[in-house]
Amino acid sequence: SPSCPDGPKRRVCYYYDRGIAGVDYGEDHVMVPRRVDMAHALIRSYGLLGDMSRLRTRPATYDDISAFHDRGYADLLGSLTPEAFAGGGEAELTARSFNIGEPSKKEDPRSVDNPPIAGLWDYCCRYAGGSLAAARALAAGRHDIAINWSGGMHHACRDKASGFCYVNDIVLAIRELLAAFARVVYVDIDVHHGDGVETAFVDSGRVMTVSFHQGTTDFFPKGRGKLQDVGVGEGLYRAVNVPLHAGMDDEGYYGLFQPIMEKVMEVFQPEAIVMQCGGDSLSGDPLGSQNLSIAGHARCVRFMRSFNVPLLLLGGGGYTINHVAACWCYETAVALGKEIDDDIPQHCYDSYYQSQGYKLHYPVKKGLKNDNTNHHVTQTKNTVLRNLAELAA
Ligand code: VJV
Ligand code: CA
Ligand code: ZN
Repeated sequence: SPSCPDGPKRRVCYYYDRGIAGVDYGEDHVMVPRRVDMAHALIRSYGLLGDMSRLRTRPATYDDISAFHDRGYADLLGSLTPEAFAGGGEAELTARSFNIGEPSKKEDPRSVDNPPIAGLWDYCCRYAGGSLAAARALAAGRHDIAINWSGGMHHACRDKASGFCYVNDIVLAIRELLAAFARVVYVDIDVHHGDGVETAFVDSGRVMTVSFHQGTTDFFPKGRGKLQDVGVGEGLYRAVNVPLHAGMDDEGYYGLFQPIMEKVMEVFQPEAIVMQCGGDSLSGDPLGSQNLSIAGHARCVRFMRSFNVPLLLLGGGGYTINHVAACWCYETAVALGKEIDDDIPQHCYDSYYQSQGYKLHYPVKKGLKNDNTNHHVTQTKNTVLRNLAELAA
């Protein structure tokens, strides 16, 4: 069979729904769905689309979404319009009770995390539909790697919105995978803790969740993802949390990621992997304070790919849109086992990359203070590995 330098060639399928590009969280909101269209345009300009299958995605249905989400919450998502919300009354109160438009009246209305956006239901069905279709392609054994950069909305809860996330496409996709695979590993390199996914499977013996995140005081989601949070019941030691201080660099990050994920794969023996590739762990992100390069971020993807286990790659956060688009394009190439040129080809969005000299790999912050001491990193690694050893025993 055909091969690439690192093992057999992988059959990759890629999901992109154009209906997502125009979604608007609000004028100054940090979440910009257009970044996925930018990633897509970049992927096309590098000629990578021809190397992947692209299947039509049907948007997720009410039944798909309510398989995990509370029906009352799904009903609200399906009926809420910006007009109804602005009109006050019942619609506004109900929305706020589900954390849309936020519960507090004191907050500046222009800076809510989860605004009542136009086309909300359609947006949720499209990004969730992509992750579900991707999971089904892996479950059917038709592909080795499936990609949906518009997914990865890891904060959404069963009955409320949280952290820019309304529907938890990751939970839906993992549930789909569990129909075909005995055990699934979820790994989350977004700078925020993957709380919605961890909570959904915290007592499951079939899903192991692993999140690397910024764990500094008050960082969102506050109080979640502590080193000591290890799962409960059947899920004991099947939740893994790796909190980091600000300024983590490529070397320090991979020094934790590689041994921890190696051990996770060894003790849990998953039949599928879901990886949330949030780009807010990259250097220079306005929300996160880590110092990863695109190469350092992608090295984690390459490592998970090397296990030759069905792999679902999802997006997530990432608030410097040119950096995120470059990152997800590079990681698409990694999935394909291809090396792509650092020079960004001419295409419709190329002016966005002027600040990085039209190069894919922009430089990390030189001399940024790394608050993760060697001692702290070693302690964290040893604690996690000790917990994982409990599963091997
Ligand atoms: O920290 C919070 C919660 C508050 C209340 C709401 N205000 C707006 C901010 C403070 C306590 N929320 C975080 C949510 C982060 C979600 C990350 C999502 C992901 O990357 O993990 C996956 C997609 C937060 N941090 C920064 C902001 N919100 C933020 C929101 C804005 C904003 C600036 C910063 C919303 C609107 C506008 N500016 C105009
Ligand atoms: Ca994370
Ligand atoms: Zn994030």
